[in-house]
Amino acid sequence: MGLLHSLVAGIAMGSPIAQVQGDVAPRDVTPPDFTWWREARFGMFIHWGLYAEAAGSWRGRFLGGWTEWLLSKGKIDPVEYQRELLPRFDPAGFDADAVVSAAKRAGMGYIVITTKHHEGFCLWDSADSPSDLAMTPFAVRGRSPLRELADACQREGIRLGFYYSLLDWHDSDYLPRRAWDARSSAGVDYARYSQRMRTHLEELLGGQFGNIDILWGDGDWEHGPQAHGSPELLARARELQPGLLVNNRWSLPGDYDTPENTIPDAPLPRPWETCMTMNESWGYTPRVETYKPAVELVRMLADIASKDGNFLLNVGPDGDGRLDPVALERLDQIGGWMDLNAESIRGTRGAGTIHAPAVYSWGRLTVRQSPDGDGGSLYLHVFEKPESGEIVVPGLAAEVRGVSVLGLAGIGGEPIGFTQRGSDGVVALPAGMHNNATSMDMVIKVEVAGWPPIAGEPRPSVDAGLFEGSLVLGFDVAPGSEVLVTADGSEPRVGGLTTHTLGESQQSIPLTVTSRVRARSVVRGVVTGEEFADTYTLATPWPAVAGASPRIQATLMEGAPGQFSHAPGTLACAPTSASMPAPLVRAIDVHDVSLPIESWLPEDNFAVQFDGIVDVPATGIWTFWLTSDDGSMLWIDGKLVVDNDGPHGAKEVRGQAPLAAGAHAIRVGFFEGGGAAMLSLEWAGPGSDRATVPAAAFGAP
Ligand code: JFZ
Repeated sequence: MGLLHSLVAGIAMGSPIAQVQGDVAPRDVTPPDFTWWREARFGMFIHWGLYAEAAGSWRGRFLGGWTEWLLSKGKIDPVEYQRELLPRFDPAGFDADAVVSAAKRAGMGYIVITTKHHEGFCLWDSADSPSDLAMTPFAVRGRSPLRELADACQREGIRLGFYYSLLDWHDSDYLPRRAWDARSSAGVDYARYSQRMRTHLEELLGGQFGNIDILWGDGDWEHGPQAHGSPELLARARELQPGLLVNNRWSLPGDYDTPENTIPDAPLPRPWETCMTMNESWGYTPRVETYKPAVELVRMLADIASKDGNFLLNVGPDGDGRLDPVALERLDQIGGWMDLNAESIRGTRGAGTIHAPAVYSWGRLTVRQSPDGDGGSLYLHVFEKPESGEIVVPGLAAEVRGVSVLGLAGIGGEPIGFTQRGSDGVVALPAGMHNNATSMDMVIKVEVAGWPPIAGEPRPSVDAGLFEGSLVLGFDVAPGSEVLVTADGSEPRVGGLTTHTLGESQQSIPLTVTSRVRARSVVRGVVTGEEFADTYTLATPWPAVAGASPRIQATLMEGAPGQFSHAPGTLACAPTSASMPAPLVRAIDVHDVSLPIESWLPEDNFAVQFDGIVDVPATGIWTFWLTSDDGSMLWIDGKLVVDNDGPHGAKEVRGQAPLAAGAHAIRVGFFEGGGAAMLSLEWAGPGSDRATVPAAAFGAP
C-alpha cells in the first residue's frame, strides 16, 4: 500500500474484504530484468521510413502534422504511395556511427528504431513482404540501415530495440482496409497477415542483427490479441531474444507501459517509459520551428526520472538519412547538461521508491542508494529557485554527510549552506548561484548516512486487509525518525495515550481484533509526511462446501455493439431493447478462468460467465488478483470478492477472502466491449505464492 495504490472501500453484498485497485497488468511471463534499462533511463527513438523522403508533402502539398501518417492524412492510395516512394528511398547520407554518437553525446543508453511503421515498408530485406528494403535503390547499393545501426550500437555499447507496427495500411492481407482503399478484401485471410508478422519477427530477432533488447510494438488498436496472434508472437520473440523487454502495445500488457507525448503526474505501478517527439512529428518534418527548447527537454528527463520512468526522445532522419541540425543541436545541449549531471539521472531511482514525493515547488527529486545499502545520495533538481533562496526537503531524517552542486563543486569556494530545521532539511543557495531564467536544471547532491533518508508516509510490513487470529504489524522506520501508530482509529500523537512509538526500542504492535490503524512519521520530534490510515479486519474462514467436487464451466454471450458495459452476474450486464436483442448464449469449453484462445471467440461485444467449484489448498486468508480488459467481477461462495467491472483497459484489482481448505463456489463475470480483450485470475494464500489459479484447482487432470 502506499503512493502507488489507492484503497477502494469494501464492496457491499456482504463482502468482508477491502479491494486495492492498481493499473498493474498481469504477468504473462516471469518479469524480465529491467536493471540495464533503469540504469540507462534515457533513450533515442528513431522514426524512419519511406515517409521521411516525402517529408510531409504529397503531390506538392505539405500536409504537416505527424509526417509518418502522410498516407492517412492525405488519404493516399496505398499502392500509389508505395509506387511513388519505394524508388526514391536511397538515403546515401545515412551514417549509423554519426547517429549512435549523437545519442551517446546526449547521454542516451539505448536506441529504438522503426523497422516497419503503419505505411508497411520493411526497413530490411524480408522473405515475405510486399514492401521492403530490397525494392529500393538503397539495397542495390548493398546498404542495410538495420545492419549498419546494429553494428554501430555494438561498437559503442548502446542497446538496440526494434519498433514494429501491427497495423499495416498497405499489406493486402491486413484488414480493415482504409476507407479510401478501393482494393477488394474478398478472400483476404487475416491469419496470413499474422503469419507474415511472425516471419518478420523471426527475421528481426533471429540473429542477423545481433542482440535485440527491446521489442516496441505499436498499432495494435484495430484487433484483439487473438487475431494478432500476440501471445504466440511474443512467446516466440522471447525465445529468440532471451531477456527481451516487450512494451504494452501488442494488445497484451507486456512488460512495461508507454505513455506517449505525456508525463504521468505520479509514478506508474509498472516499469514505464514516456516516448516524446522533439518537435511536432515522429517522422522527419521540415518544420524545425516546432522543436522543444533544450531546457524543456532536460526538465522532462529529470521529471520522468524522479517518477522512476524512462525517457525515449525521438528523432526523425530525413530522406537522405541525416538528422537535421536542430535535432543535433538539441542532443548536444542535453549532452552538455548531462556532462555535469548524468549521475543524477543514470542509475538513479524515483523518489517514490523511498516513499518520498517526486515533485516539489522548486523541482524534482531522484535518489541513489549506495551499493553497501547504508546511505546514498539525494539529487535535488532545482528548476525554479524560491524567493527565499531555500530548497526545503520535508522529512529529511538521515544524517547529512555533504552537500554540493553537481559539476560546480568548487563554485566560487562558497559553501552550500545546509541546516536541519525541525523535520525539514534546508539547502540555502548563495544569491547568485541560480538564475530561474537561464538555469536548465541545477542539481544539488545531498549525501546521507542511513537509508531510506526521508521519513514520509509510513509503510506497513503487512498490507491492510484480512487477518486470522492475530497479526504482528510493523512499519519501515527511516533512520533518524520514529513512527507513531494507533490501532483504535485515534490520531497518532507524540505522547498520545494510545499512541505507540516505533523506532529503536519497539518495531511492531500486535493486532487481535479488527483495527483502524493510523501512523505518522516523526523527525526530531516533529510530525512529518503523509498519514498512513487503513483497516485490518479479523476474519473467520468461510467453510468449505461439503461433498462438492472441483469443476468449471462457462457461458458465452454474444451481443450487439455496445450491448455489454458490465460483467455478467450483475443485473446491468446486457440490456436489451428493440435495437439490442437478447445476446446469443451458448456453453463453451474451459479448463480455468481465462479466455480460450479459439478462432470462434468473438473479438468484441461479448461476455463470458464462469461458474464452478475451486479447490482451496489451505485454510487462511486468500488474496485474488483479477485482471481484465474490459470489466470483470469475482464471487466466492456467493460473496463479491473483486469488483473490476466497467469498460477499461488492462486493469488489475485485488481482493481477499478468508477460506477454509476445500471446495468453494466460484463465479467470474467478464465482458469485452471493444479493442483489446484479456482476462486473468491469480491467487496467493498460505503456502502458495502469487500465481494463476491453475486448471488443477478446477479439477483438470
Ligand atoms: C503511434 C503511431 O501511430 C505514431 O505514428 C508513432 O509511431 C507513435 C510512437 O505511436 O501513435 C499512437 C499510438 C497510440 C495512441 C496514440 C498515438 N493511443 O493509444 O492513444
